[in-house]
Formats: sequence, structure tokens, C-alpha cells
Amino acid sequence: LYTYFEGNPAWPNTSRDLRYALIATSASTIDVATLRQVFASAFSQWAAVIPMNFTETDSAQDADITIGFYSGSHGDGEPFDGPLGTLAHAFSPTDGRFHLDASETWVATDVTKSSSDEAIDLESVAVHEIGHLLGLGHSTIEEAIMYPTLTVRQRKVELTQDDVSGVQNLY
Ligand code: TQI
Ligand code: CA
Ligand code: ZN
Ligand code: ZN
Repeated sequence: LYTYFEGNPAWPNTSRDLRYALIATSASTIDVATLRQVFASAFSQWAAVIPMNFTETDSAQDADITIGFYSGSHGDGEPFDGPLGTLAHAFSPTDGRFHLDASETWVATDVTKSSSDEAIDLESVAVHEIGHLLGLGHSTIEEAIMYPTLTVRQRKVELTQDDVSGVQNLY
């Protein structure tokens, strides 16, 4: 079953059009055009089931959600830890920060065929972190996007009924 953050924070009714910006991509090994496609696809999964639209903006100032790649300490008291361990984190509504560990072996296509023992599927992590950005905590259902485990070379991008019910109850 799905969970929420303490106090059930969510984006207000007046914020049904959320803008996101890719603000720190230089530490990423994946080119920006591909990153854009992966994040657009991850956001579209959630937009398909709730009355919310997500649009990319070039302006960090105009963005509700900011996405960036960082390594080690990066100013929020939650330092990244090198390959594996913590892959990414996102804050609860309405903070909007979504950080990815630049030290991971991020893969944007066919992670299941990757020869790397440490390959992490970027879109799978993005769909999960967007769930957190929208207010979902972790699920107890193993197949759910919001289940707190993803293994290397695993691709998991389709919302389950549990993820859908959780987010539809919030919005
Ligand atoms: N990062 C944790 C996560 O996103 C950070 C975290 C722990 C967290 N507890 C939280 C964030 C509560 C918000 C609320 O779950 S992670 C997965 C998963 C991580 C883990 O790097 O461990 C994914 C990132 F679920 F698959 F294990 C992405 Cl998909
Ligand atoms: Ca890490
Ligand atoms: Zn961070
Ligand atoms: Zn999580």
C-alpha cells in the first residue's frame, strides 16, 4: 500500500501546471537532449493519471521543480555517496528539488542489456523521484514504482494500480 509524507503535503489546487528545469547537467554523462526525453517521459506517466501538467522551462527562476546532477556534498545536508548506495533524492511538496548522484552509471536506454554491473536506469529512478516530488512516500507493494528498492539493470517505469491510487487520492 502507498504512503504519504507526514502531514500529507501536496501541491495546491492553484498549481496544476508545474514547470520543471534541468539546472545542473554538466556532471551528467548523458547528453542533454536525451535527458530531456527521459524526464519528459517520466513526468508523462504521472500526468496521464492526475489533473496536472508538467512543462519544461529553461528558466530556473520560473521552475517549480529543479533537476540536477551532483556528487558528494551539494549544499542540502544530504551528501551523495559515490557509486550505488543512494542514487537520487527528491524533497516533499512544495520544495521541488530533485537531485541525482552524478557518480552513478546512469543509463538512458536498454539497461537490461547493459554490460555494467552498476548500470542504473535513469527513467526508473526519475519516475520514482517524481512520485516523491508529488507527495508519495514508499509503498509496501514490491511491484509499485514507489517500493523502496531498485536493483542494478532493473527497468521499472510503469505505474501500478497502487501508485495510481496513491497519487489520485492526493490530486
Ligand atoms: N533514494 C531514496 C529514495 O528516493 C531517498 C529516500 C529515502 C527518500 N527515504 C525517502 C526520499 C523518503 C523521499 C522520501 O527512496 S535512493 C529507489 C528505489 C532511491 C531508491 O537513492 O535510495 C529509487 C532512488 F526505490 F528504487 F529503491 C530511486 Cl527508484
Ligand atoms: Ca550513490
Ligand atoms: Zn541533494
Ligand atoms: Zn523513494
